[in-house]
Order: sequence, then C-alpha cells, then structure tokens
Amino acid sequence: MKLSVIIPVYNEERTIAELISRVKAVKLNMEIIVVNDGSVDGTSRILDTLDGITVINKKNGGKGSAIREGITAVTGDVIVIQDADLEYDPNDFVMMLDVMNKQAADVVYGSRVLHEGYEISYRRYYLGGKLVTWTANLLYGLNITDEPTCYKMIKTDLLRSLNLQCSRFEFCPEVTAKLARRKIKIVEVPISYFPRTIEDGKKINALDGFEAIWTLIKYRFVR
Ligand SMILES: Nc1nc2c(ncn2[C@@H]2O[C@H](COP(=O)(O)OP(=O)(O)OP(=O)(O)O)[C@@H](O)[C@H]2O)c(=O)[nH]1
Ligand SMILES: [Mg+2]
Repeated sequence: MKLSVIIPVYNEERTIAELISRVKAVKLNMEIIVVNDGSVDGTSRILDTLDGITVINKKNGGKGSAIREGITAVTGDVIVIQDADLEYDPNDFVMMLDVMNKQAADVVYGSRVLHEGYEISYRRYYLGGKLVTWTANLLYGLNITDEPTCYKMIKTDLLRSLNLQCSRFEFCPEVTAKLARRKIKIVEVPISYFPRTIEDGKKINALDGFEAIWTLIKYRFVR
C-alpha cells in the first residue's frame, strides 16, 4: 500500500523544511504532495530547494481548497493530511496504517485526546475542539474523541468519492459528516501532539470553530 501525504501550506517558512524532512524520515512507501496555497513569505523559495516532493502552487483559497487540489494529484492508495507545522509527529503514520490494515478500516483518525499526557496550548482551543467533537457525536451518533484532528487517514477512492466542497478549515467537519452519513466506521488511535502558539503561526480561530459546527449541522439536515 502506498501512502500519499498531502501537506497544505500557507506562510510556514519557519517550519516547512523541518516538517518535510521529518515526513521523509518515516520508513513507508509514500509520496509527499505539498500544496502551496499562495504563500507570500519565504515558503515558495524554500520549497524550490527541496527534492523528492511534488509541489502544487495555487492562489490562496484556504486549507480545504488546498487539500482538494492535492487530492486530484494523489497516486497512492491511502491519503493522510499533514499540516505544515510541527504540531503532529509523522512517525504516527506507521501505527495508523498498521491499524488500518489490521482492522480492515477505510478511515483512521489520530486522536490527541486518547494520548496519555495530552498537552493543551490554550484552554479555548481545547474546549473548542471538545465542543466540535461533542456536536459531531450528537448529530451523527458517533463516539469519537477528537473530530478536528489533522491526522485523518482515508482510503483514496473513498475520500475522492466524498465530493468535497470545503475551502477553509471546514475540511474536517465536512469529511466527518459525509463519512458518518454513509455509516462508515471511524477507527481512532492515540497520537502525540505538540501544540503551537499564535506567535508560532497558528492560524485557526474562534470563527473557524463556529464554521465547523455550522458545517456539521448543514450536512446533517441538508442534502
Ligand atoms: N490559515 C490558513 N491556513 C492554511 C491556508 N492554506 C493552507 N493552510 C495550512 O493549514 C494548516 C493548519 O493551520 P493551523 O493554524 O496550524 O491550524 P490548526 O489548528 O492546526 O488546524 P487544523 O489542524 O486544521 O484543525 C497549516 O499547515 C497552514 O499552513 C490558508 O489559506 N489559510
Ligand atoms: Mg496546525
């Protein structure tokens, strides 16, 4: 099985090179697709110097639009989303893929909450994540612990068939909602998490949290 790692990136000059070298260090059959979402800092220049990756340059449209563009270029059997920061540990791909194979699952989510010693950056992000997860469980009868996790590993054919419409951070709730509507099982595994601060470049905010909840409601009640 070949893993396709999609990395949406917008203005991450401080972390992109280190992140890509960490992903490359993972011993798996994989391809790395970096979607540069109209970065205006040094990101593009850094990407030009790196080899062994596929780079797609596009006009800025948000994380969801970047991922959708990335999906069209994938040649692997399984896709995982990797942010261009250092909040997650790509070594967790190995275990996630293993669980996917052993449990014959189509979808594996890495849960930060299930990991012992879960680190919290800001209380509001933690609570926001909890609220989004709780809403997803309530609306779709799920029983997951970390809906907004970046580490969503999904079979390529399945992810393509979801016909995603998202542009920004509503990627996560749209995927979860559409999987749940089809009654596709989401297997969760514990993953490590090293939260970054807003000064470090974290971009998501409270409005994105409300948009996530609205997206969950929309796909629950509207076709
Ligand atoms: N804000 C923003 N981020 C983008 C855009 N395009 C791609 N990204 C990338 O999306 C990723 C997530 O941004 P973060 O600010 O770390 O947000 P987060 O809280 O980790 O968000 P999630 O993991 O998506 O829940 C980063 O790798 C960004 O570089 C864009 O247009 N705007
Ligand atoms: Mg992040």
